[in-house]
Parts: sequence; C-alpha cells; structure tokens
Amino acid sequence: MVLAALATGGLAGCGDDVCETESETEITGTSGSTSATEPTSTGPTTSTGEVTSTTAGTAMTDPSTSSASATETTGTTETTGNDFMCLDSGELCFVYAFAFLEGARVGALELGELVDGGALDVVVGLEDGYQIWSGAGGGSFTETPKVLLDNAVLDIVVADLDGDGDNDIAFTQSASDSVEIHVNEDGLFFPNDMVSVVGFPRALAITDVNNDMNLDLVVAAELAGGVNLLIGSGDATFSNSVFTPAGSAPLSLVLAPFSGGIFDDMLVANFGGDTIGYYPGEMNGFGDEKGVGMIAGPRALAVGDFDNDFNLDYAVSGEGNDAVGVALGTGVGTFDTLDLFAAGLDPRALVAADFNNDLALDVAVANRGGDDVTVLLGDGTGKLGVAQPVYSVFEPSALAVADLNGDGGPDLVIASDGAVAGGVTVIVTKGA
Ligand SMILES: [Ca+2]
Ligand SMILES: [Ca+2]
Ligand SMILES: [Ca+2]
Ligand SMILES: [Ca+2]
Repeated sequence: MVLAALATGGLAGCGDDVCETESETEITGTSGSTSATEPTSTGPTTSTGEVTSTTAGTAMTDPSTSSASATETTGTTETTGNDFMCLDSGELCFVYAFAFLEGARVGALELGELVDGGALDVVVGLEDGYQIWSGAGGGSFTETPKVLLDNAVLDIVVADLDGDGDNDIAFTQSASDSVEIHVNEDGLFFPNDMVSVVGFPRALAITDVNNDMNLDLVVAAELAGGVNLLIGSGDATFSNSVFTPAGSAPLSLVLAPFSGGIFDDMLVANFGGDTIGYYPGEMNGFGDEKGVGMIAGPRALAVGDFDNDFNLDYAVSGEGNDAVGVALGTGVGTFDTLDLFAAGLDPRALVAADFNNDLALDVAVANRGGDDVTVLLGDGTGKLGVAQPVYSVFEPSALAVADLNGDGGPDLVIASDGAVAGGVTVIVTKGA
C-alpha cells in the first residue's frame, strides 16, 4: 500500500503535483500487520482488457525464455560513487546492489511472489504498461517481457485474486478511468477483468471487505474525491459497488485493523485537502469519516506499531512542509495528533521497517525534490530521529521494502519517475 506505494512530472494526463503515484505502503517491522499490500487468500474468469506484450499475443511470454533474451536491458550491478552510505552512528550502511530500467519513468512499484518461485519479484508500473522483474536473489532481478497498455500504471496490488494459489495483479489505468486485473497462469499474465472507476483511479488497496472470503479492491479516485469499493467474486472479477466520499484529491490509502475488529479500517490521504481521513471498517464497506489527521500535502501512508504498544499507528509523508508525520493509534479507532519530523525536500513515498534491528520501527522516505532517500530512525516511542540520507537518486517516486538478500534485514527498492534518470535502484542494508 499498501501498504503501499509514487510518480510524475509527466505521466500521461497528469500535472506535476497531482498525478504521481503515491506510495508504497509496504510494511514490515515489529508489527506491521496491514493488509493493504500482500494479502493472500481466495477463489476463476472473464476477460477484457487490452494487453499487448512486447513479444506477442495477449499474454506475457514465458519468463524463462524472456530472461534469456533480456540482454539489451538487463540490470546492472556496477557500483557508483553513491554505492555505500552509512548512518551517522555507523551501525548500518545502505549498499548499492542493482539497478534496472534506467531512463524509464517508473510510477509504481510492488513486491510479491509472481514468477519462477523463490525470491521476491517486483512489478513496476510504467508510462505505457507494466513489467515484472524476477527476483534472482541478493537484490538483483531478471527481466521478463513488458506488457504494453494504453495508459500509465500509477498503482499496482499483488494478491491471489482467483484462489488458485498464484499471485495475480490489479493495476490502475487512470487516464481511461479503469482498474484492470491480470491473472497469473504459470508465470504468464492474462487479462481477466476491467472495471470502470470514474474520476481518475489513482491508488489501490485490497482486503476482504464483506467477509465472504473473496478479496475485494478499494480504489481511491483522485478527481472524484472518494473511494470506490470493487467487490470480488472470487474468480478475479469485480463489480463496482459503493462510493465513499473522501477529501480533495485522495492520492493514497491503506487498510489495516486499526480498531482491532475483524474488518480492516481505512485511511485516505487527501493531498488537496491536507487531511488524512479515517473510516472504520464495517460489513460491506466503510463507515463515515471519523477523525482526521492534518498535514500539508499528504502523499503516502505506512502502517506499523511505532511505539510498541501493540496498537497500529501510521506514518504519512507531507509534501507541503517537507515532513513525515506519525500518528499513534489508540487501538479503538482513534489516533493522537500527528507529530511532525523533518524528512527531506518534497517527500513522496515512504515505508516503515526496522532497518537497524533495534525493535523500534523506522521510516524511509523518498524525497522527490531532494533527489534522495532518507531514513529516520524511530526510538520506539513514536518519535523519529534526524533524517539521514542513505541514497542519492534523481527524483525518487516510489519505495518498497523487504528482505531481498536473505540476511534478515529490510532492503529498499527505489523507483524514479524522473524526466532525466528514471528507473529502479535496489539498495541493501549491511551492518557496518
Ligand atoms: Ca491466482
Ligand atoms: Ca469479499
Ligand atoms: Ca502503536
Ligand atoms: Ca529501528
């Protein structure tokens, strides 16, 4: 989303400030239990959607053959002058591991098991489609054929949407007001459904809203100023159901059981309204907005337990005042006032994870205007320390976090949608 998240200056149809991707809200950490990004669950099929793969037909070609033919655009493990940046304390360093798709404007990024088994794969949203890079271990990835689409992909979720045990993907086609679902059959992806969502669908999250064991999609529509509920039938098809008004220009959302109930509750970041709205989960949808967090230009959300009290909290990037806010949850659906911490210039995406292994959740922030990624170490009480740059990269737009090299520490995947650089960079954590 969520966990989370990411993009812009020039994605098709988007203004510089409003159309980037929001956020990755991928969470790991001491208690990150959000369900927005990597749920697993449920139960087959229609099909629409227009997909043309670069190699032919309506489905991707076998990734194993594609990786063999990926010589022109494979990633690189060459080091750069920027290849090793340590925290001031020296306890932790972020080391360049891999980069790919240099020059591509990457607006969305999601990790998940998609092809080939084994290591986590990454799927990236591009200006004209999406592409899966198969995890090869150690933080490196192997290309599979790009799937061409009519419009930019601004958000992606990965989950098993048809209950066959393989993860599928749902993604936005914002400029054509639709959400599309492609199902995974032995590592090949086939268009399975396309749902109309008016108002520039911009961010996606997934959960089982109506408790029928079928995953549903929750979609923030930027220009409509609200959230659409797409009810899943268990066969990777969805029907547009309830619309819940939110605030102005919602750019991201996360779902998590903040109140401890059986339904996930929802937070929506209203970029244009400078608010984060909280909506309690209810059978068949979400209740009225209840409680609002205030921060200038909220962009991306991340969920976790920042003060180790077993109640879920959230962090939000605030582009308007170059800050990250943390709001501590009470466990019953209310939150303390947001505490703000300086992040970097134009904070865009953020993720929460315990990078230095001290059992206190930390935050990594992609500062699009500052051309860097900073880490703010948490102290375990909900406070964050000074923002420390851990990587310089041109116009970072999206982040994802996971242990990619198998050492137990969370690593970072950074996407850039910059007009000059672009691409995806992987940095891994290592003790100094
Ligand atoms: Ca599946
Ligand atoms: Ca459901
Ligand atoms: Ca907490
Ligand atoms: Ca920590």
